[in-house]
Amino acid sequence: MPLRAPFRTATGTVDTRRLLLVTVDDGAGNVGWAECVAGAVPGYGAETVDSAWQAITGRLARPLFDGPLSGPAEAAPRLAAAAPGMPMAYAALEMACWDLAARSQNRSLASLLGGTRPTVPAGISLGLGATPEETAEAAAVAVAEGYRRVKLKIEPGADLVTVRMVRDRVGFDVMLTVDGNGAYTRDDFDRLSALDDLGLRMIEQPLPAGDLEGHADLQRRLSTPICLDESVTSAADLERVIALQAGRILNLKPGRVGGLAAALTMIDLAVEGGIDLWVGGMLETGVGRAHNVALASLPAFDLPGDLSPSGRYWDRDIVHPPWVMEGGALAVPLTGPGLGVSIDAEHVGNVTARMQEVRAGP
Ligand code: OSB
Ligand code: MG
Repeated sequence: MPLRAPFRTATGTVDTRRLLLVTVDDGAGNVGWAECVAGAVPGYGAETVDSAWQAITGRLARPLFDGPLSGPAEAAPRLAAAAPGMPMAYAALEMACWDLAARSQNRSLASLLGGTRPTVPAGISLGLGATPEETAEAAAVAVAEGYRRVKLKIEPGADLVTVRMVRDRVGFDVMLTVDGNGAYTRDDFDRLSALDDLGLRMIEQPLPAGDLEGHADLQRRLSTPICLDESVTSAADLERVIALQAGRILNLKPGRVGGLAAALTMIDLAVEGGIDLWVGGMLETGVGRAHNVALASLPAFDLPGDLSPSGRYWDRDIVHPPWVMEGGALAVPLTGPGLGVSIDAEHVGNVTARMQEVRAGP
């Protein structure tokens, strides 16, 4: 599906999303939906939509039929045992099981997860602009639209001047953050320290995913909190972040960490470890967005998420109703069933390139 505008980060430009939707069907009339967050090419992480397709169809889906699943929390261990190291592929299947469980109990996914908030505050993630002026203008427009937080993508050479210009434009009352998507190195610590004067709520993932020690070093020099994204793909990663003090905030994306059960575990670890939380995004359609909104309705989330409405990315989303922002927030479908949005089957049909079914039985 084409994005309304190309989205550029330090790891590349996306103008079209090649999407992988997963449905799980209990044979009794209930169907759960989810979306894989992997990109078309590696960059953000090692997984791609094609590696996820291969893993799901060739290896991961079948173990879900190895005896009854009495609840969605039982999915994750079976998936992890079937193929190592593919949290985005696991998450697509696991999150569909959560939607199925909620729908079959005729309740909302948000309430099944323990969510209580009727609305979730929305933040916008602005891609790298062609010029600092263009980014400053986009930030001002986002503030006028009501977004509760503005995040700017940065990379070496497209940072200080841009962030200063945005600050001058929107003022110090706007919650402003930056995201380096791992593009900086330990040689850039002086450059990153210069951001400390700009009142940023956080600096997200400045260094490569594997460099937790580097993040810990940098955090010791900065008063601005570091937020981790790509570095954390499992609860074990988060435990290391806490032990090393590699950051003070976590961008939690269920689609990156193996699914919603893992996300719930990580919420407990974060609360215990003094880590602030928000829900990120991966340029999802309204399906993935619905999972993210359900999770963000939990009381543990302190900060506005990357929870833009459908119109930010899509001319026509694949859900009814599309996600809309009112007063800088999205309404949580607390009554469900499941995700609380219905699938626009006609539009999904229009954009479907291939489909594969995996069935129970020999
Ligand atoms: O780093 O948070 C990120 C999009 C794709 C891949 C990585 C990231 C992002 C975003 C956009 O920042 C978040 C969204 O609005 O979906
Ligand atoms: Mg990020």
